[in-house]
Amino acid sequence: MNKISIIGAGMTGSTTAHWLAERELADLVLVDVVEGMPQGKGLDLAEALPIVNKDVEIVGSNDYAATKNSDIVIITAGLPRKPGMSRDDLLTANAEIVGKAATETLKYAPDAIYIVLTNPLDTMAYLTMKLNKLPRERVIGQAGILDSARMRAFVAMETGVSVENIQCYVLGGHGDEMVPLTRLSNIAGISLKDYLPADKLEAIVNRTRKGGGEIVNLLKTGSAYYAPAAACAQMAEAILKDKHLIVPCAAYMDGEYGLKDMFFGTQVQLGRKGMEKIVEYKLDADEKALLDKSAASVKEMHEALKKLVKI
Ligand code: TXD
Repeated sequence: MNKISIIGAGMTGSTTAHWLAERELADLVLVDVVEGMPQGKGLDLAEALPIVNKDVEIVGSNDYAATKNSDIVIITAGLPRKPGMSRDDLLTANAEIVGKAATETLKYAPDAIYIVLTNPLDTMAYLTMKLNKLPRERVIGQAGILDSARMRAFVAMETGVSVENIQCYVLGGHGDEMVPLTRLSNIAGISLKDYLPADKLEAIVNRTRKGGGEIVNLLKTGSAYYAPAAACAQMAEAILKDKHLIVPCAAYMDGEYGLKDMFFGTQVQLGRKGMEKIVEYKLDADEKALLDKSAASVKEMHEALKKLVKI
């Protein structure tokens, strides 16, 4: 059986375990610093498995040794946003938490592929790769599947068409300057630009960009977790089943779109090696300008990280 360790057993971590257990894909380990909590959630999930007829092992622990020989490590540990905060406000606190999670897990799971969820997402993925000195194939950030799913959901709400017919692609950094690609996003092959009136499409783009904040403002005590966790589970499945699935994720850029030495949201192909390749679009000048703007703000956050941590 494959093994997936989830670091941080809070809202996204435990919900990821839930989605993964339903897929019967791997044995699961939940690690958290809070005493008893990961053990309790692990046991509760394990006790649900007879009801849904799935056979995987699920355990919780406060000790990183439990992650031994994991195939995948998913890092969700860290603070979430509260109303009024941007994702970038989390940098200092989360750099320390993610840094520890990354280096501790590598000791026990030297071959693991890392999926990073903690915000500020692109910069935490960069930190994980740099601190652990991993090849870029082995570190992927989750953001694009979620942002694209939000856009797909909003298009479905607007049009009444099945989400299965709706493909949306959101690239760029996981911040308010993310880039929903309206020309390439489509309903059954018809570009959203042709399917929807300009004002409706613009409203969907704006709502997508602020989709995370919309939920933070409603929940008041934390951020979204069902959809982010479902996205992590899809990534883990694509990797373990070697699906060669093309999905938007944050990946280390090495010249793609003219960007270097940074994590950024792009289409990637996921398989057993992790991030197998970056799939580049031919963008028009307007789309490229939006990506460059988003890249500039991610770069700024990477520079702020480098002032905090030696990498
Ligand atoms: O799309 C995305 N990338 C995101 C990212 C979508 C949703 C949430 N996103 C970010 O994930 C969010 O901004 C946060 O930075 C993380 C975790 O969010 P979550 O909603 O799961 O936060 P919780 O419920 O507070 O859980 C975090 C857990 C909590 O149980 C802490 O005790 C634990 O992290 N924690 C640790 N675990 C292990 N090791 C250490 N050092 C540690 N420190 C805190």
